[in-house]
Amino acid sequence: MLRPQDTSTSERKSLNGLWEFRLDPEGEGQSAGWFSRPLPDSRQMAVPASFNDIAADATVRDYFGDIWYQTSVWVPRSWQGRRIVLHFESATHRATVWVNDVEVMSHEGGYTPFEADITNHVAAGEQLRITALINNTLHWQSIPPGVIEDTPVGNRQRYWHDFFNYAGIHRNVWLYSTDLTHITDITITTDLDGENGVIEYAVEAEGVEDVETRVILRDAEGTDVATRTGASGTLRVPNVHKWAPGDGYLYDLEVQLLRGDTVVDSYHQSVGVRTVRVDGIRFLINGEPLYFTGFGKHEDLPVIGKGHNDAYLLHDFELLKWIGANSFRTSHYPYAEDVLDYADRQGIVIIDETAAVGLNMGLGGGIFGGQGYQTFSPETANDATREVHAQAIRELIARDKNHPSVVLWSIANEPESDTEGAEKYFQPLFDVARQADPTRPVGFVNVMLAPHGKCRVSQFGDVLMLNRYYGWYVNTGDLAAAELAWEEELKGWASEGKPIIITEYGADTYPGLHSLDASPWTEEYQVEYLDMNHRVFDRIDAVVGEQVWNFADFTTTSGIMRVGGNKKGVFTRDRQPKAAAYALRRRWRKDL
Ligand code: GCB
Repeated sequence: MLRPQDTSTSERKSLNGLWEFRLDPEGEGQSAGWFSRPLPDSRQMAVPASFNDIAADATVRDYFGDIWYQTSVWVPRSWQGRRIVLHFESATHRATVWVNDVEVMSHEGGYTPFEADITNHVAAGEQLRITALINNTLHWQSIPPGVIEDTPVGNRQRYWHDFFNYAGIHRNVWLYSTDLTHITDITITTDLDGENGVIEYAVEAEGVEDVETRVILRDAEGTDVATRTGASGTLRVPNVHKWAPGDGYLYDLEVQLLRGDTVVDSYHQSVGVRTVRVDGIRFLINGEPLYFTGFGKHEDLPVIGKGHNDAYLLHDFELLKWIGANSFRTSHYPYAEDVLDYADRQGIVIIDETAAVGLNMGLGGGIFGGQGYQTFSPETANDATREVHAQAIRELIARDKNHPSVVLWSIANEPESDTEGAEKYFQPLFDVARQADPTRPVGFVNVMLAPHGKCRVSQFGDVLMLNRYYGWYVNTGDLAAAELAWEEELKGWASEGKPIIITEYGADTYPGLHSLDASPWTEEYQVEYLDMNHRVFDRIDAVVGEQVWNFADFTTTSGIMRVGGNKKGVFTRDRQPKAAAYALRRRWRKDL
């Protein structure tokens, strides 16, 4: 599926803005046919945004169940005889959509796009009513998982990941039109042959009997550098300007479907020419070893929750540059496509993660200890869960495969990984990822509960990604003991002969809290904690990256381990630096 574009042959209309909105705790809307008329007793809601923090009402914030959104849009008269498509960049965690009275699509998974060809249900010049029934409940067959518990005061949604279950329509919604003959997918892979770039392309299209495919590659100045006909083929670029960390150079591949001399459909696909390879304990981009610096991030903002916001996108990337980060992980779900596009352009390296987080009954919301369930069992995470998880991997890769910034797939964060059930659950999922993308390494993020020697899933990964909190959750406040224990474990992992990226290490830090003895929660402790970690990393050759947890403070469910959310941010939620930001900048910015 391609992201809708405005080109010389296609047109898109944004449906962002204020929609009608209503919670449906009784689940009555569908049988009452709320999609077939103006939504009864509605209020207004912003799109894109999470709905949770917009109303000044705790019952809205904590709501789970059915949620209705409705808007209307005019189909331009000029779209007569053209293909018309309704496209959601995401809806969290699932949606069913009607156009007027007709149900046109359903989608499971809160962070990947979905669309329906609605040509047969609409007429040009007509006003459409668009209704989306969103549902934000998490259960054992959703990714991420959760459970509804029956308590004396009513049902409660429980889940085991450490961030608030924001929901709603978080990203753009588009109505767009193309010719009936149109491109449906483009796949790009790139290679280097000395100083020359090699670009393989494959175009999929519909209604193509009497059309020819042509591709034109242009450099960043707009000069044609290669052209070719055919639905798939190879382009060679002499003296290529490579895409590299810190140098987000992009070519533009214009794909055209031609009927005679007429371009009936066209799409602009940006292309960064680079290679990614794991070689022993090195992670190579264009044959050069990369040392990852950066963060695990979140999509998490005041008021709009997980809604995408362009101003914060730019500001966050400015801060990444300021601090000297060359990378981040899309912890713990696929981020908005605008983020990936911008990372491509900025030369920021991405570890791209699915929403499989919280598949571990050994911990929940920052708390270690049994959560009262068995992770993998016929009643809990089971074969059906794995199929949903597999689909989430396929959709992530289908969406992000052409981004040069994406160099590594993470198929899960901190799942249970030290049991036979885990091994059986995960082995086929690595195959799913490799089948969907044979060009990039694949891994998963290992948790402290499955240390070296105990983990049964790491064997399947090309890279080891480790989250460790020595000096925080264990050896709290005792950095000397933490340093010893951490190095000991890391030496074990290093013996595996794979590159190791430390995908999380961090200490909760209350901004403005200080102490001379650097005690936990103070800004001084965060600095000393990071210093200790860096000493350990610098002694282990196989460590090829450090991503601090977290870029910024973020919202979680409430609990005794959280003070107004997770405070491990190096920046506060409103992006002010803690002392650690300056310390990291001194370590990461080689140019200062
Ligand atoms: C982790 C999780 C992350 C949490 C973090 C913490 O290991 O991957 O989602 O927020 O620990 O702060 O406890």
